[in-house]
Amino acid sequence: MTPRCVSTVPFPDQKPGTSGLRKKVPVFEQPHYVENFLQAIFDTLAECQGATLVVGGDGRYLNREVIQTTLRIAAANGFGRVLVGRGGLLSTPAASCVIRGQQAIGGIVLSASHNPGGPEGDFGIKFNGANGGPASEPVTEAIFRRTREIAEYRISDAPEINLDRLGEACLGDMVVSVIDPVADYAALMESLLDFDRIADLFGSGFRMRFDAMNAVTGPYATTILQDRLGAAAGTVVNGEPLPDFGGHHPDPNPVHARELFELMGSSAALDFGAASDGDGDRNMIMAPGLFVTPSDSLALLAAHAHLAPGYRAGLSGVARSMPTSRAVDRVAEKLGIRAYETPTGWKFFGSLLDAGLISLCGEESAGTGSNHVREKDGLWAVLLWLNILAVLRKPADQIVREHWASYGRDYYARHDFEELDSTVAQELMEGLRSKLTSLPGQRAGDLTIGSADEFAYTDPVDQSVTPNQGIRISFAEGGRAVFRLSGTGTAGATLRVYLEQYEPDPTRHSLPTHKVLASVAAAAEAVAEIASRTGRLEPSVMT
Ligand code: VG1
Ligand code: CO
Repeated sequence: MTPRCVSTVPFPDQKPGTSGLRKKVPVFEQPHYVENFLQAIFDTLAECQGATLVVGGDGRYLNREVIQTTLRIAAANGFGRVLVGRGGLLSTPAASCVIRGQQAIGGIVLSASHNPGGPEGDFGIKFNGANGGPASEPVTEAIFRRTREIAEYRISDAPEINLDRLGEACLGDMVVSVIDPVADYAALMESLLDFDRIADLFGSGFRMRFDAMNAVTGPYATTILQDRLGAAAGTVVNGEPLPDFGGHHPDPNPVHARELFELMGSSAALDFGAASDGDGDRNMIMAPGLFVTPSDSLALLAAHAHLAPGYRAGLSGVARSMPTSRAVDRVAEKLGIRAYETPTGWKFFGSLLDAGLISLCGEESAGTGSNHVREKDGLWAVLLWLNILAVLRKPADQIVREHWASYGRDYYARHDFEELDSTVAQELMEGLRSKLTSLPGQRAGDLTIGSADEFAYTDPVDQSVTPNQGIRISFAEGGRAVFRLSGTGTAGATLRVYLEQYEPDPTRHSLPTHKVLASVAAAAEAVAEIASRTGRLEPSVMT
């Protein structure tokens, strides 16, 4: 079982995006593709010798194979111990929790998140550092540089490790511990949230549905909601992780979690509905008759977090990604704490969390989290909602409406134009960029442009600068449109157009979102010339 050095040549396309390296499965199946990338990660670590590594994934097609490869490469690189979730499963937030709890040097998380799985679907490899969070920009840059020059990788010829049996095995000098993927995470949740009160809520007849979308959260949600908190059997649906997610996109939004969305909008609506994505870091929240936008959910959780034991002392600050609505900023103002604005992607929250500047953060794309781990955490958000509902004992939709009445409502939508020709998409962004300075004062549709710029971020902790993080256009009438290209897609380019309109008047809080946003959407089209440039008259997905 001596380690071998294998000669290899670089692949040009191993640049990590918003969240790790994400490609179609056949790309990952090329000989040496996975090995090169893993070796590049390990090469950028200060010291692998004797270190502890955490490995797990969302159970999608290729998960088990890549875990075995990771173990063999880790052994050859001198790691002392690897913790793997049983069945090769670890949700992204659970991986973060284990990395932190076990003082690991980092973790390899195998997932393409909300992207579809299966032999023709997507696969992904993410690296998280010792704080449990996604590798920062400088680290992913270093990994990419290494992939461009790699000439060999080290691998040990060890037999397969049985991933289905809890316990320890040896792979050369390295110990492999197959751990219960749920246990540490469930204990962390119990330490933060009032499990007794949530159990009382379920005991009182409160009914909810959690759609795990045949992705990784099934075992977590079943253990915590049904077994620990006493939610009725059948509360968790699609609870079995499947390699192809049952053929669906495991993306918790009104389009891909349609069944839950329709149930909660019907007369048979339960008290609460929730869903999570492929790797368990996103959440969708449904109140009876009401889809709670992730931006609103973040604001609401910030306003009520003190009702949960883990946040009783209050929040140090909050943060949101730039395209997320400003609803949470108003809550922060009322609480007298700071609200930070970061680029899209969880990696940017890490330094703020580590420095204690914020305790809660979120993104419009259904990610919400806190300082308990360094990833967004879908089930945690659902449990915090339940904790709040258990204390307030009011219907979820009423809590949302009361929130709007005190803070105003941010009507919000995101329009995605998927699989565009990459050059066309780049040109569209370039076109916008080139006219930014001349836009203020101009009319766009029925609106007047107030300001226009491209978001650049300076990290307040380490002062690192990240430019080109999305173009934002604010209208004098109060609306805003943001344009950026996705960094997680695997085919062509995806243009994301984020639309919002603030409405302080409570008599105007029950209007259809698309109606309120119609003029902002028309103005966005007028400025960006989406139809004429791309030939698309409608977005591929509206959420
Ligand atoms: C998308 C979302 C972003 C999120 C990222 C990873 O990125 O917009 O908010 O952090 O996915 O989420 P992009 O670059 O495609 O817009 V997950 O749950 O897919 O790891
Ligand atoms: Co995800």
